[in-house]
Parts: sequence; C-alpha cells; structure tokens
Amino acid sequence: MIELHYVRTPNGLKIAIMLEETGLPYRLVAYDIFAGDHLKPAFKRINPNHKLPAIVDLAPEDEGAPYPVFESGAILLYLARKSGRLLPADFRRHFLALQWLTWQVAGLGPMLGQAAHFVRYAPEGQDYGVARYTREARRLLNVLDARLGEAPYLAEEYSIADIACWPWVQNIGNYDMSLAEFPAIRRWSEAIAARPAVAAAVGSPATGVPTAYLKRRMTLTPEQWSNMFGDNLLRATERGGG
Ligand SMILES: N[C@@H](CCC(=O)N[C@@H](CS)C(=O)NCC(=O)O)C(=O)O
Repeated sequence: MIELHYVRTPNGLKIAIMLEETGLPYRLVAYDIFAGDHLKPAFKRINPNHKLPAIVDLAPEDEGAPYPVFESGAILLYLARKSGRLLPADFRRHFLALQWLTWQVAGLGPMLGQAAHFVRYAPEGQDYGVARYTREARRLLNVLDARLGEAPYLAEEYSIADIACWPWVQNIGNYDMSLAEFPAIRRWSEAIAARPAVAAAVGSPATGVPTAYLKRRMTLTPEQWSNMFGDNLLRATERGGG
C-alpha cells in the first residue's frame, strides 16, 4: 500500500496517473496548501522540502519501516522500480526516458510554475516576470513539439517521461498558448488522455477535479499567501521550524 500525499496540481497528477497505470494500491491523503497543511511538522518527516506530492511506501522492498519519497521525478522512478513498469529496460530508451524526465523536473515544470506564479498570484502589472517565464515556457514547448514530431513518445515507448510532462501541458491556455500551435504535442496529448489509467486519474473526484490552484487568477488572504510563498513557508524550513 502506498500513501499518496496529494494536492491536485500538475506535479500531484503525475503520481496519481502513475499509480493508476501500475495498479499499485494506494490511499490518498489530501492537502490544502492554501491552509498550510504542508507546513506541519508531521509532513516535514515525509518531505523536508515541504512540497507536494510525496508518497510513503508502507511495504517497501527491503521489508523495513515505511519508506517516504519526495520529489515527483524521484517518486516516478521509485514506482517504476516497484512495479517494474514504464521505465524502458532497453539502453537507449532507458536513458532517453531519464533525459526527458530530468528535462521536465528541471525545466518545463519550474518555468511553467514561475509563469503560473506571475500570471496567477503576483500583483497585476508584473510584465517582466510574465514575459520572461511565458517566453521560456514557449521555448520549452517548442522543444517538446520537435521531439514528439520525430517519435510517438519521448522515449519512443510510453514511459514515466510522458507521465511527467503530460499534466503540465494541459493548462497552457492560462499562459495564452494553445495546443493548436503545437501539433505534435496535441497528437501525443490526445493519445495519452485516451489511456484508461489517465482517464481514471483525471476523472476521479479525489485526484482529478481541478482545484483553485489551477485558476487563471487568484486572490489570496495574507495568511494563504504566507503559507504558499511567504514567511510561513520560509519559517517551516528554519532550524526548529515546521
Ligand atoms: N520539484 C517538486 C515541486 C513540488 C511543488 O512545487 N509542489 C507545489 C504544488 S505543485 C507545492 O507543494 N506548493 C506548496 C507551497 O509551495 O507552499 C516536485 O517535482 O515534486
């Protein structure tokens, strides 16, 4: 049994999809990050970085104590190893999957995440931040579109690299881009959306229903802002905090 510590954002949805794809049994622990659930001391023991998603494997392969894993890329690798699925064994495909997975967690996710911050949460009129991160997001989508123009999936076959990228391209409309501009991404995105496991994760009220975090424009209370971006989040990581 896997405990999935979850909020419905692109990073969370990756793991819900992976669990549905592999059929590993899981139970969901839902977090409200506006309310600061992720800043609580109990969660620090699961993820010292206080971010979601995270998992706890209650039956790890060494048969030892429950094993916590944080960082969505590491979680996908962990679940691929546990299930023996969705990380190609073939030498070239294996390293293609690792390259595109790393590209997503180090590039596409952070850049779209910063675009989301400036579009959604920053005071109106932060034109530099919006322009900087939406331009970089568009550049990365060009790279993704080019790759998917030459291969059906990022590592030739469907893998954790596709699962990592797919949720991030679903709401690019918030940044005034459209899949119509990226025909290879659109073809790939539709093929993945048609997979029963993806439909199950997206269609489930528990893991799939878009939350306030995905709206185009948000207004937070000072406490919510502090939990997400401010002193409350910072204090959780200080010595003795969180
Ligand atoms: N690199 C991390 C990113 C995790 C992340 O930024 N999670 C967001 C939700 S998608 C979060 O926990 N935000 C709460 C906060 O920053 O206060 C991963 O891939 O797991």
